[in-house]
Amino acid sequence: MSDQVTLTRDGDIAIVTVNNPPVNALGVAVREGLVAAMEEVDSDAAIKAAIIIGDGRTFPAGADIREFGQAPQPPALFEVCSRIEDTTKPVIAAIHGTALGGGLEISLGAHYRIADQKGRIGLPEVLIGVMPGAGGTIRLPRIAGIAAALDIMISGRQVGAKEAADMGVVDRIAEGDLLEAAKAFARELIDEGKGPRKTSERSEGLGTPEENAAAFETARNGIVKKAKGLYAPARMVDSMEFSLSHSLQEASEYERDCFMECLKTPQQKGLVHAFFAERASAKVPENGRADPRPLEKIGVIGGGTMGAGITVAALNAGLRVTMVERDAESIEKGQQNVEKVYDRDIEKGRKTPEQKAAIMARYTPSTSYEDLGDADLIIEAVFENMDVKKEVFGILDKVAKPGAVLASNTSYLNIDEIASATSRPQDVIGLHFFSPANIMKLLEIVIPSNAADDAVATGFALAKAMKKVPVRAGLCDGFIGNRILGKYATSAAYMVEDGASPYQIDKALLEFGYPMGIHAMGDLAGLDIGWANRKNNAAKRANDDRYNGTIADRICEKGWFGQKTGKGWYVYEKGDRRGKPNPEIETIIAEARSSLGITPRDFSDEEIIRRYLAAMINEGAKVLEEGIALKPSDIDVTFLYGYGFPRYRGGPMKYADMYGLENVLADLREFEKEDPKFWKPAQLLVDLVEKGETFDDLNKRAAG
Ligand code: 3H9
Repeated sequence: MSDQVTLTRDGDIAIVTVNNPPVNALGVAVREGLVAAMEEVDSDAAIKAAIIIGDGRTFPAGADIREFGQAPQPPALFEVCSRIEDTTKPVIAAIHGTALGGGLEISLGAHYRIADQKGRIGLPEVLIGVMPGAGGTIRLPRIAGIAAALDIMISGRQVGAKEAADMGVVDRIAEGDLLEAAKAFARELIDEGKGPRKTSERSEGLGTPEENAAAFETARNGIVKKAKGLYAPARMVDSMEFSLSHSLQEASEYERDCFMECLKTPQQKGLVHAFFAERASAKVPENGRADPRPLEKIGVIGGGTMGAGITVAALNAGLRVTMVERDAESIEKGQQNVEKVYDRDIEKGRKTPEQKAAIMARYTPSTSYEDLGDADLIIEAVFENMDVKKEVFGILDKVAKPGAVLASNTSYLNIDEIASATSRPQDVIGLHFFSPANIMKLLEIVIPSNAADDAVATGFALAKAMKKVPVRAGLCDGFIGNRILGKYATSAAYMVEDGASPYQIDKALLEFGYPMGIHAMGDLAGLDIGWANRKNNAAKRANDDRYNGTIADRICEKGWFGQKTGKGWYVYEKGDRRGKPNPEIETIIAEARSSLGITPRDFSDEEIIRRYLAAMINEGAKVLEEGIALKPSDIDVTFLYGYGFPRYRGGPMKYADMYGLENVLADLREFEKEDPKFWKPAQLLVDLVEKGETFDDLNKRAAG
């Protein structure tokens, strides 16, 4: 056996326990241990049946992702699954937690499966750019059916015990203790003389050849929509189809080849990076130095879109929320904004009216700041204006209890200055939510100069309770996300002035993998936001800065603010949220170019992407250089979760590593010739290229 797999006995039943915390990943020692355990089960005549179970929080949750890209070490996972299947005595997989990927494949190697009520199964390989490589495409369809197996693999979704039982994947659901129920199952099998039942030899899930062919056809068509741009799903379908007409050995070799092809793709590297980056983002020094303060009651100031979204996120996290607005009419509106979300949930069948009522029982509307006296954390989501925010924080200083964390949802403003309106700057942090705040997973936690570690840790605890992905950001104009957005949006504005069409830029971005282009995004968010920012910042702009708003200002001057006014870069007919290019934009652009004395030139899609990404990566490097982000992967997480950066590209900094930092620098040097100020390469980038290092080296250093 190995340290990570033990075999104990209860009479004639062998209990094989996997113990490789935290998720019992199937690293080499676990694989060796499972094979050794099956040898013992076979060779010991006193053993009549075996149970495979995970210690701690879960049945194995998959192959050890950290082994990807390293030289493969035997035994391969497929061989382990087959060794389990070949065992001459019945083997039961007892599933709790999440039997995912290779974990589910191990359980499919077993002859029977029992799960506890909260147990879940799934093949989430697609989410990290690979596909099942240990028999999943071969064994699952034989019991679950082709359509269900394809759905599970292509979506990567987790399936609860009940649904898994309905599909025929799980034979039983344990009512009480899982191990006891598994033992009782084993006893029954022994008493009834039921031997091994090989999944690879079953076929009850399969339909007629015509039905199967139709399921493959549907899946292939669906991939285009559901898994746009991903490489792995098509290979899963190929592998499953192949397995129907080939021997287990041939099918496993084919599956292995498809898996290895996925493993070689940049998509796999991007997606695995995203997986670990997301988990690394909550590892910040403050969390190591301090525990969070108690968090039970939240105050939210403002009942507009943002305030209501934050309120819903907090209510959904099980917190009590008091929302404060300035008068009866506004608080009424605020409450409606909150209720609207739950009413839509009821309409869609996601919640019952009783569930809504139970949630709303934790909500208190108020027009008095005094009602925030017992709140543990108060989030201000009022108008983005320094004087207004300072006034609010001055009041909070008077009404909040000692030790309450006071948070601003500002997207740009200096939180040190906001904190100066209080006598307790150690309690003030920034919590920058993204709209709609009940849906968007990103939460920038902004650390002003005097914030106490436990106030920051409380921000992270709130993110965890709300199931958000937190990113630690230092103080600067726009923090991590909006500051970098400012640069690449400017690069796009310059390209339009210089000759690119906004629609060509959007198309190039869609092809790169964005869900929408930057101009369509501007229309969605409201073009008036950028317009107001440009006006506010007019005084700060240096004389030699090339202005980026010549065209956008002209659009706003016409009262076209995007979707909400029915017109912006695109025209939106009633009820249409997609929009068609606005024919009048061409004239506006032509006039602007002529007023600027620009002779337009052509841009290729490739150049558009090079400029857009170079602007993004270069500012990302500056953000790192200044310590605004602690590590490159935090920038990646920000853009994956807040700005639609395609996940399979890993985030801008991971993309930069894969594109080659020397190539990013070469692009910047080329663009620098036309505008030395805007395109000046970040010193950090220059240094990394000189040393032959990557952003990932900085991630590794940050992880210690
Ligand atoms: C596969 O199986 C391929 C096979 O078909 C074929 C092979 C030939 N490996 O997420 P958490 C770490 S592909 C290594 O915070 P939760 C994770 O990084 C695999 N490490 O907990 C974190 O580390 P740290 C298919 C892993 O409770 C810690 O465990 N399986 C792995 O919120 C806790 O994780 C998957 O893709 C792993 N497989 O969620 C499942 N999984 O503490 C991926 C986790 O240092 N995993 N870690 O930050 C998950 O979806 C979630 O981790 C899970 C638990 C739902 C299991």
